[in-house]
Amino acid sequence: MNLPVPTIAINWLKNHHRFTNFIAASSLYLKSNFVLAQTLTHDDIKPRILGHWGTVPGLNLIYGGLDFLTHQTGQSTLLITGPGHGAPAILANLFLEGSLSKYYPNLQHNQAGMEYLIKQFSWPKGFPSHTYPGLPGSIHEGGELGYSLGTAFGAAFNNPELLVAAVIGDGEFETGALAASWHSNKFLNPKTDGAVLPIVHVNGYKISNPTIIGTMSDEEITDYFKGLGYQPMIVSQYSEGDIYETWLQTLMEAYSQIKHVQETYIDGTKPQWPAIILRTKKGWTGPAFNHDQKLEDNNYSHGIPLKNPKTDVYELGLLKKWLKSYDIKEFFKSDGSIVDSLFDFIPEEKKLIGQNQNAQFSPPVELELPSLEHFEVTVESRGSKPDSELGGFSKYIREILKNPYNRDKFRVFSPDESESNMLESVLEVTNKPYLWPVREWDKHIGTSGNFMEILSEQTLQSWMQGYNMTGRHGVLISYEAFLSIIASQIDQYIKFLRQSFDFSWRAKVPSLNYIATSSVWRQDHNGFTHQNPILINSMLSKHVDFVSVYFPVDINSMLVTMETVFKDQNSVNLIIAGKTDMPQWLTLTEARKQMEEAVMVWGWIGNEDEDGPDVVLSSAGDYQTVETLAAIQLLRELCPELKIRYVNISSLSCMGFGCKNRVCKTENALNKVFTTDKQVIMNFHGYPEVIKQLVAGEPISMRMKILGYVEKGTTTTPFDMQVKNGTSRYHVAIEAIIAAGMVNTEVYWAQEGLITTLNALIEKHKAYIKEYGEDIPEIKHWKWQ
Ligand SMILES: Cc1ncc(C[n+]2csc(CCOP(=O)(O)OP(=O)(O)O)c2C)c(N)n1
Repeated sequence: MNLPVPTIAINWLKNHHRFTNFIAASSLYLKSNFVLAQTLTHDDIKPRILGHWGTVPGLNLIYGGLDFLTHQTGQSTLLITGPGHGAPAILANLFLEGSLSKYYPNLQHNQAGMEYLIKQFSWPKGFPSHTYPGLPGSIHEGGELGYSLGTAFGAAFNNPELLVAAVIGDGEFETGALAASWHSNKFLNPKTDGAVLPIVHVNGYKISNPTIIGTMSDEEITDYFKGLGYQPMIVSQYSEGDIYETWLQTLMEAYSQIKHVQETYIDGTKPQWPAIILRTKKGWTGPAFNHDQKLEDNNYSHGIPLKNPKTDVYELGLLKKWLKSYDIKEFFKSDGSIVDSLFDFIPEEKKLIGQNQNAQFSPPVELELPSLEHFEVTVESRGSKPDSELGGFSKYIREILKNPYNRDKFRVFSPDESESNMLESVLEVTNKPYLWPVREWDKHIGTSGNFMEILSEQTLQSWMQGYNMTGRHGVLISYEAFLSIIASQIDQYIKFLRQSFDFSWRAKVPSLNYIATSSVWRQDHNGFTHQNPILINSMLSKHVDFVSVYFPVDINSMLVTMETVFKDQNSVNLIIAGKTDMPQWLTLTEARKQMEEAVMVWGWIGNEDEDGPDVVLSSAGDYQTVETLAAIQLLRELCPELKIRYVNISSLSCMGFGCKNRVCKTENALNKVFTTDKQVIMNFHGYPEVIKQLVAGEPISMRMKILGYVEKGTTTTPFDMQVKNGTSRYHVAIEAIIAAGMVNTEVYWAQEGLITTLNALIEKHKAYIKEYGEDIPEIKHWKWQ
């Protein structure tokens, strides 16, 4: 079907293309003589020519088309640009539509503003060469390729009025992350979610090579997309006809297909969303050759096509010819204003793509969180009522989702682990959305719901990012080891968030939350490959103050942690929480205090007198807290004269102990809990290097011994994991005895015998598990007394 497009619109798009291509091309090169009023000289060229050209003409065509679509339909349209290196195109379009001038008042919406923009691109303290939060309308950085499509779907979930156009580079198309996110169409409900329009920009080349999809025939591409469940629409500059006309026609056709899907969808059918595959020449309208080097329609136009016009006369001539071909002066009136006809199909201001309210312009809606008192586990005696933190949290989530108010603003993201991570109770009140047919015995799957499961951590992260950047809430729950698959993706999000703080017009976003469960210490059935706490290192290396890692120790502290992070904004939180049954230590009130203090002395454990302790034992992490407390109990029996203080650490941030706004930074604050002079033995959930890094250079580092996971893993008993890594109660007790021996003579004289006893217990453990295949009963059933 070829929908008629008025000639005036086709001509407008051609002019739009010429105008935006000129701005983008000259942004790479010019520091003066912007409209080429004088003869172009070497002096007009920027000293450092930086940026990317190849993708730009295609992006300009796409943006212009989307302007037309939005203008004609009044559709709320958000654009996600996969090739973030195409920023010159996005800047040119934001300039033309007036969004840039709105948020950068010194960048006027006229010829002077355009000149300022050209100069500022890739210029120190100006605009960077990639899309970033300084560009209004952008929620995606597009530097690390692969996440555009998933982010688009995330933005569309529970956003029925929205159309998200996602431009996917044909190089980006090859990434694993992008490949998996095509399946997002099986999770998008046409009635309750918005729409995503994927536009695969096949310009045939990456930096050095042809792209794979670029070498596929139309037939092969069609089969591929049909298999994925899309209705592919191929538009090609190489086909007959006017590409401008076909492009506008195709967009309108795709839009009417989207409307058709939304209006006619009935449960149980497979919605046939359109996907556009747009073939253009890479570097289209740029110089065709430099000497005998082919540039246009080749990978050599990916970055800077002409590299030496600053010094090379021939290249300067080519550049002049290239820039002059756009005839830019035609688009300005004598007073420097832009000719009216360029705005013929630019949407009205409130519909501008660069000002779509979903792109961090409106403050996020808050969740209605149930009172934690309903879920409190009463702690009559410390260490009683073994129960699962994740199980307790699951009931909390269930209540959040029982409230209809929350249902369209909160989703749980999980890589196929709802069962294994004890999250089933959430599924009593919601479903796992999935639209393709399943079998009658497949449980908890429906056409809509809040529990997103796909076995692709990158897709989940992209979904959650899109959902979050458009103001909604989420939590991604995964095996600890495999969360590090998305460590780099989380880094990119942190960078985007960090930069967004520089722009006051960017609204806050709800916190991004990760629960790492099935942790390193309890992978007894899986073993070494599943033992990896490296995400903690990665997140705590970011040098920002809004990234925190939490270590709840029981259900009440887990609840308080989750309430805190769900209320938090503009932050990234990793929560380390086991799923196996754990002793309950803290009342809800104590858990709240622990959250406030982050580093807290548990007075009910220690036996210090007015002279203070001989040694401070400390832990961060649920399983390590059990081991540390077990060590203390053992020491009480074996060496009652040893005076101990116990300190629990419930959160860490890049800035030190504690979390956002509650960081114990000063030596004084740390000395209060850790004493000024006693040895501190710390039993840490993750790699010891995390803590070493946090305390490096601080006086406390000189008296701190840090135990943690040292990459000793296998399929073995839970206690043997602790023994292997030197973090078991016996190891903690030995360290405590050695440390206390330096200040307590009684301990000093008893030290040798005690250590022999403890080493014998370690040997006994080793012999026992070898013979019986499980932990010694008194370890397995250990209880705090
Ligand atoms: C994950 C990732 N790997 C590698 C790169 C380096 N890189 C930048 S652009 C590019 C080629 C991209 O090609 P394509 O997606 O087709 O973009 P376009 O041709 O539209 O510029 C590569 C490999 C990157 N940015 N991200």
